[in-house]
Amino acid sequence: MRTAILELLKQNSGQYISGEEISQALHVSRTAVWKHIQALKLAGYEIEAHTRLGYALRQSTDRLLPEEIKVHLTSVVLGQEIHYFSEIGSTNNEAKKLATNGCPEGTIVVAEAQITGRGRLARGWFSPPGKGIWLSVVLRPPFSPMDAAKCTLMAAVGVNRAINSVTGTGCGIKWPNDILWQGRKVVGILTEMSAEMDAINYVVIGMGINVNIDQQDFPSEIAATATSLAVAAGRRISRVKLLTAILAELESTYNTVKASGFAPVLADWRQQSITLGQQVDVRGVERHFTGLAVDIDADGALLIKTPNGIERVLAGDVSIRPAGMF
Ligand code: BT5
Repeated sequence: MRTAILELLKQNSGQYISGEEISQALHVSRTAVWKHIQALKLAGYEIEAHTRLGYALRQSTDRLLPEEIKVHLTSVVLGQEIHYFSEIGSTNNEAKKLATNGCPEGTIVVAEAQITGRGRLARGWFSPPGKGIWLSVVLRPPFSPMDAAKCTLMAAVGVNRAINSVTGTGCGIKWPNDILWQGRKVVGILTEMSAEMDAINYVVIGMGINVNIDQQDFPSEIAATATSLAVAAGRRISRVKLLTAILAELESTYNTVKASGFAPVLADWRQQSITLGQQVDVRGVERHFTGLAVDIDADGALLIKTPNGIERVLAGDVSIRPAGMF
């Protein structure tokens, strides 16, 4: 109901609409309308109330509130159930809890800020309030657990496509889980899974997207390697529009995989990759080597040409060597 009232106010683009008109259009009492308007105000919307004229929306909130997300949502599975937090430890932890308790596929967890946002291998993820999209999506894919690693590549393709269509910044994917703009990280993806031997219970895809962070606000440890989409685009980006675009693109890539397997998505990944064709440094758990990134294989592993032949990398950190280092 709150979403429907918000939509009516938005359609009226700043003009007054009476409580009576809203109550008739949505078949609710005027008291209920009043209560929802109070709740919207508390959530940060600036709504002017006039005894004779009714209500007018002056300013939408920039928060990622479920009401706000639902107005722009075009995906039909992802984002149908939204868990919103102004602050949380980690959206991935919350999503895993919900998934274990049987939440429907497509459930999302989104927070304005994370206190203990996580990267891979227990690394931290800087997640300041109101400036990014800290988001986790629960999927229940009918794939084999062997295919789960490719969910990261699938997510990267969807997110990168959404980012480029909303911001026009020309970002690219660095294997396996980063989206970069001019060599700096704007997105990190953390995929976590619960599975039996032959079936996946759930996959949680966690996405950290630096949207409106000013360059000087990054902590010193990552100031030289991270940036935000606002810095890249030279303007502030609507987080709600970007988030709903990401859900739509991710849903579409996921549907492609379910209908036709991973091959088409891996082909898209190759096109959006900034890793292929580059000299790279690979740091795995046990090994460290350099070589030319030539392709990914059907499992999503990165293939590196080295003097000893082709090395296959399924997990690890890959950094692209600046030109001129060889
Ligand atoms: C990642 O790990 O890139 C995955 C990050 C996933 C974060 C999301 S946010 C929503 C969801 N909930 C969570 O708790 N996590 C997910 P990795 O490749 O290991 O990179 C981590 C490294 O990136 C850190 O060690 C820093 O060097 C750097 N880093 C940390 N915060 C950053 C930021 N906001 N932007 C760019 N780089 C960052």
